[in-house]
Amino acid sequence: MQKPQGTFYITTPIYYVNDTPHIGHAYTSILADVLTRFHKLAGDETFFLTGTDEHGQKVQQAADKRGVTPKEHCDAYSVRFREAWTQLNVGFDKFIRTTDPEHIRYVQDMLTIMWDKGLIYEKEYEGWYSVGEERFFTEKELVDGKDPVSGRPVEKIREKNYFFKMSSYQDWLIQYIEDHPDFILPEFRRNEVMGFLRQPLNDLCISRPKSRLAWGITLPFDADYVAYVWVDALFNYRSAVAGQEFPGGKSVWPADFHLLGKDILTTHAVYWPTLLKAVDAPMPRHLLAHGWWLFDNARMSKTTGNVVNPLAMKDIYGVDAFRYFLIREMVLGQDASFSEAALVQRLNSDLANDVGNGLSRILKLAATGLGSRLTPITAQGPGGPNIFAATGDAPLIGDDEIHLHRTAEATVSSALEKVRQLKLSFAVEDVLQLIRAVNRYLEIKAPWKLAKEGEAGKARLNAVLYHAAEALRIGFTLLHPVMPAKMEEALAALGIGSARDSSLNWGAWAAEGPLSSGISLFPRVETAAKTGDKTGGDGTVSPSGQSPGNKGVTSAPKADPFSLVHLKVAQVESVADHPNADALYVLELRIGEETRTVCAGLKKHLAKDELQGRKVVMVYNLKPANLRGVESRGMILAAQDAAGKLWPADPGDAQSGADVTAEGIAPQPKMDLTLKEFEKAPLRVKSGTVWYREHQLRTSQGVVLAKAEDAAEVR
Ligand code: ME8
Repeated sequence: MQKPQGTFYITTPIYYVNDTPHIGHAYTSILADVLTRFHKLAGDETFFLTGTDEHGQKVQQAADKRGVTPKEHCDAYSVRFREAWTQLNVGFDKFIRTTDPEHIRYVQDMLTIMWDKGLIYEKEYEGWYSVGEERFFTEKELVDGKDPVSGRPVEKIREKNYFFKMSSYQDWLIQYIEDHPDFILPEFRRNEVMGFLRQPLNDLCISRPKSRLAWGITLPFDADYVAYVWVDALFNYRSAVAGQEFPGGKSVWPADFHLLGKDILTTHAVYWPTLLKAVDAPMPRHLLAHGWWLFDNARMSKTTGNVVNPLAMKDIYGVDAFRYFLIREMVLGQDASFSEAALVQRLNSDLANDVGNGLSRILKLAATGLGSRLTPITAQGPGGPNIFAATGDAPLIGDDEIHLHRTAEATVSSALEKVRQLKLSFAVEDVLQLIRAVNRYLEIKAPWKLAKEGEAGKARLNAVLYHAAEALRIGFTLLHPVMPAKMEEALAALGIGSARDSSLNWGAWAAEGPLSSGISLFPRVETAAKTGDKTGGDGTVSPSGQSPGNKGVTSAPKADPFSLVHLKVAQVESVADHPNADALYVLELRIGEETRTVCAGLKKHLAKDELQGRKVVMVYNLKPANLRGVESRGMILAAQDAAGKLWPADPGDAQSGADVTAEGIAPQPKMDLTLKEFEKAPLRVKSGTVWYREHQLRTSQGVVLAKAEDAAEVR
């Protein structure tokens, strides 16, 4: 959303063909794809470049190891990346290979320009060379005589090489970064680069003698040398689009975004701008450095052997659930942990419960009550809201409908704004909130009753389902960039031919086709296999041995019953009467950035305004339960005082979303905890605070209070 109705050119790093694609690579490519699709949604012309980095020592070594020529190796491995992206629905416009003849010629042209301008000189150089990092280090940079990056041994080498006068651009670069505060994102990465630039900048060695490394692009001014692989690689972003224009005539270069992992920030933030300056090219607009996917707290990489194969994840959980998880789980800029259990949790709660259920409820009700046909309801339209005016009945569009309509519109602007700020995980959460609001709306309206109330009931049923469907349609359209295949299916079920025809405006739905009579968009997955146990000999993770649905994955020693319980602090956002149960309230709880609907039997004990805004403690991982037609996701902890009045346990100053733990018990929360399992860890009051046996419950801010006498049960 950088330049609405404009153009958008985005790149990923080109990946080394010494590795097979793992989820780190998949993440950058999927992120680029999602951003591209959001820009398409906003009407921009887009161009998305990815590819493979095929020269240099690492690739030569990988080929040697397999006993094939470097080119044969590259041909075999490049295709793995290309095919992985196709399978993960990553819609790139061009896949560049640095062995493409056009790229080789382009790099030689750029080096000729620099040579002719006197920006490259030759020098006899002696230094410590690291094969792993493919670069020289100065004596001072070594740590314990070893390569400071990889810790591997270095060799002393003396040779003639070519150098680019990078140092002469130091002041210019500092000024440029200061003048363009959003050139390097996020901000703390810019500060890192500025810190680096406070040291004197060296000239850059841009050559390797063929006697040592022959696999590269021959220097146009000395046939005994090849170009340093990073100089070759960085120019891909321009060679791929040389002379190319968007429809309308605007040049594709400069790039709007170069996406990269934080491991390659210096090459992109220092080498690349100075090389561009040297050839008088315009600068890219933004470099966006994201964090690492960690597995068992270590960076996922071939060297550490802890890689997760994205295609195996796709095969087990489906491409869209996998894409959703990556985008939802990583806050841009920060590291994130990958685990299959977390993926399953997201799939079951966000996708199966919220997204999938919302849709299938509407379809089922429309099928039974309305023959799968919905008539759009507009304020003015025929059969509009006032057909009940004469009878004095409530109009078809009341406060709830207006509220849903407004929520949908607010979600469109907030989610798109967050995409613009690159806060994709938060944008996605906004849309999920809208979908949860639709589910709540359906619960409150209880449309299953309307189907039984004759013609007038039918008109009302139509109005309710139309509002719910229209809000969902907007939600699905917003989620389409993240889950293109599933959202296409979901929109088709609502009678919409293609996401391209679905605008973000309320009321845009013409409801032409009939609705589908039922669809299971995201079936629940019962268990997650333990990824770490599935690492094959080649360092990749094979598809889980367990097919989803198998029970009993772990064989860990018997855990304390409380360790399975996940308690969290939540804040009550709203309180409503349960439509079908006199003793229950339907509460909307905010837990950090998430909201959930929970039913609580507090109606006899507390007035709505006593609960509104209150902080409570909830059982966060309780299996969702349908309580008389309302799905309740969690349970509030409360204890009875001497007068028989129930009071929710009070977490004091803790923030909503904070964990509540029992002192001395390491949490190992179990997904979908049953009530029986929860009851195996009885909680009781002691001196006005809550305890599990001899373990006191606490948050990082303090203890949990309870208004009840000693030994009172808390549940
Ligand atoms: O560096 N978490 O290629 P590369 C998140 N050829 N992202 C990860 C990751 C992880 N654990 N591991 C890798 C190169 N990545 C050069 C780039 S560009 C002109 C040349 C992603 O195959 C991330 O985007 O080592 C990182 O920058 C990229 O893969 C590195 O891929």
